[in-house]
Amino acid sequence: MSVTIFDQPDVQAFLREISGLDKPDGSPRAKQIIHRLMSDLFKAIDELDITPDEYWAGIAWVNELGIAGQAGLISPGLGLDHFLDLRMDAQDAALGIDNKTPRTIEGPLYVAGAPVVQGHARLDDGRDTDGQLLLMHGTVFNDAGQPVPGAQVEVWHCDTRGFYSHFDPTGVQAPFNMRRTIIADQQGRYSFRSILPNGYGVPPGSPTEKLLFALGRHGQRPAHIHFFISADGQRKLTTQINIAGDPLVNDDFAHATRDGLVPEVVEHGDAASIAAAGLEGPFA
Ligand code: MBD
Ligand code: FE
Repeated sequence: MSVTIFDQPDVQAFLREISGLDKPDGSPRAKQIIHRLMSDLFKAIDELDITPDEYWAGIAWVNELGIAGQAGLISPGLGLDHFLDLRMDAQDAALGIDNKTPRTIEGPLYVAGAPVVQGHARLDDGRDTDGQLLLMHGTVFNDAGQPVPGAQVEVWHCDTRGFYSHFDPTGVQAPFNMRRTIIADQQGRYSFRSILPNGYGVPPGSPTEKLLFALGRHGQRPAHIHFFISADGQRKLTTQINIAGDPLVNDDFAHATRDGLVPEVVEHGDAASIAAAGLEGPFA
């Protein structure tokens, strides 16, 4: 038999009590947020008639998630990271800001402190020999469309097995493999060589995967490369590109693919083709 008690005055008073709403100490903002979240949770338990067994299964899962350090992994899987992006986009639009390169989520696998390189960098250490050579170049522009000399381009991606350095379960990658901070030249240009990454999958058997499977979903991402773009006096851009042609390019468990972030990939058969495209020089 299902009962609902949410609207009873004693339950409402209880919610105020657990949130410290009537206590002088603590943070007003923390109280406001917790009061709202706990109210929504109590209401959901009531309306969905969530059983104690279901509730305790949820608690066990939260503990497992924490032990695995995967709060930052299920967050994009449940769309929260993308939702924050959509809200920032809407704020920008309301301010009349037109972002030429869309933002998209950071994800949980950035590591600060990558080697700093001027102009052109090699990202990979050459040990992942399954990877196809990847050459990328670009220019950082400000809001007014002018190049930004000395802009900082932080770039990171995974290897052909979908593993990121610092998070590699096989432990074979050196620190900062496939992670660099590139300082753009006087014309705002940067370039790098690396290998084409493959897609990423959440760890098999992990609490993140278990929840996604319970929802009938998968935990895979298409091949992608992450960027932070920053410069003095400029707002930082967090974004990614996807590798065109990946079958999952529009089926990303982390919901990060966006229009404008799937650049054309040009395949070069040989060195002569690379040279003809003007990609020699720093890439040699
Ligand atoms: C990733 O590589 C990633 O970019 C995101 C957003 C989530 C999990 C793994
Ligand atoms: Fe990633």
